[in-house]
Amino acid sequence: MIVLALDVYERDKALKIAGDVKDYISMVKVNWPLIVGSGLDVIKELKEKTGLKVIADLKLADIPNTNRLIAKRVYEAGADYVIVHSFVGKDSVLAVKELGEVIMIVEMSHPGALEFINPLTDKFIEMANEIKPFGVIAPGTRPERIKYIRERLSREIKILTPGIGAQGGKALEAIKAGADYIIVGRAIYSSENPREAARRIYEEVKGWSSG
Ligand code: OMP
Repeated sequence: MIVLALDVYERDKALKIAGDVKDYISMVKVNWPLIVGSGLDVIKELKEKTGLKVIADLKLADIPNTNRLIAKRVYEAGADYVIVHSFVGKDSVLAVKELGEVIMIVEMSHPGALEFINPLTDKFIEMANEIKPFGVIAPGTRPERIKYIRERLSREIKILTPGIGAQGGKALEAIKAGADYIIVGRAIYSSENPREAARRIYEEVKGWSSG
């Protein structure tokens, strides 16, 4: 139900935090900060340390061939899921999905998403229902939009919602609106006691969550 967004640069720090909170999370998400800071090998190390699946949040947004070249190495490095942008089109998303499980972005959580990405949500939902990714990203900052997306998305596709905590989203509201997983970064890894912060969020949502 909780995905830890491990947006730190340092390998040792990442492994320590992941080890400390692993009892309360379902998956670990690595993004560019950790990949440019520590290299791709950190994915396998995180899997060994936690026994959990790892999402590579690359937000791939290129032509099919380039998406494929990047994703190939990332799946080989142990990533279980790769996050891809939908706005580049079906061929670019499918190029990644041919190699492994994908998570498609249908809406984003930050204010700027309202300018260009979020107006296209209906089209992205349609594409997701056709392509059948493992999951989609929806904004944890806007529970009414999670509900909107859940009502239109095929039941078997999971909804993952970032924006909980530091960006103002509330864990329980997101889950009640239909999120299968909440994605939490700074509220856990910047906390004085990441294990305790993760435990608190876990206790808050555990009775509700299906993820
Ligand atoms: P915190 O704001 O620190 O909890 O981190 C949120 C994490 O989710 C970061 O890794 C973001 O890159 C990621 N994220 C969003 O915040 N908003 C989105 O719309 C999409 C993502 C994502 O794809 O994970």
